[in-house]
Amino acid sequence: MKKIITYGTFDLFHIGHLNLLKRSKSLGDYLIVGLSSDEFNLAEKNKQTVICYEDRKQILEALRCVDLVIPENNWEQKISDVQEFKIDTFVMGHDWMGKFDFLSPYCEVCYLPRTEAISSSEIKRHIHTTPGTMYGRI
Ligand code: C2G
Repeated sequence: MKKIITYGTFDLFHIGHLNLLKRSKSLGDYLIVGLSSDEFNLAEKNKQTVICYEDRKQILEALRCVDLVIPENNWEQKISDVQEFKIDTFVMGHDWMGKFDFLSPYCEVCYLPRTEAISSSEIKRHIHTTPGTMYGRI
């Protein structure tokens, strides 16, 4: 069984998140998601999550392509996660290109193309600046 892991906040879940998770799962048989805690987001990414950890976790656990959700509480846990869960491939969107190459002695490291023109921050900005209108990616 080929095991895949990826990490993220997945706040205001959108098609870019879903595409990444589906592409990640297509690389193997079992997908683990390291879901950033609310505290980790605020302290380390300077991002206040809109949707709390528990709700973000349930959304991910409901997806057919996700097999297990674990908390991401710090930047340092990835090597031990890869070893503990016997991960074959670590996946992130290419906005993180190169940032996690230190994992290559422990597993394959794969950066996938992001989905263009959508992000949680863009969605927040859109709601603030043009309330009552649809968020158009095109
Ligand atoms: N993503 C994507 N396309 C988008 C938006 C996001 O492919 N339009 C991908 C990102 O590249 C990432 C994943 O979806 O691989 C989750 O994105 P975020 O929730 O924004 O996660 P991030 O804040 O990048 O945190 O330790 C790693 C961090 O936890 C990643």
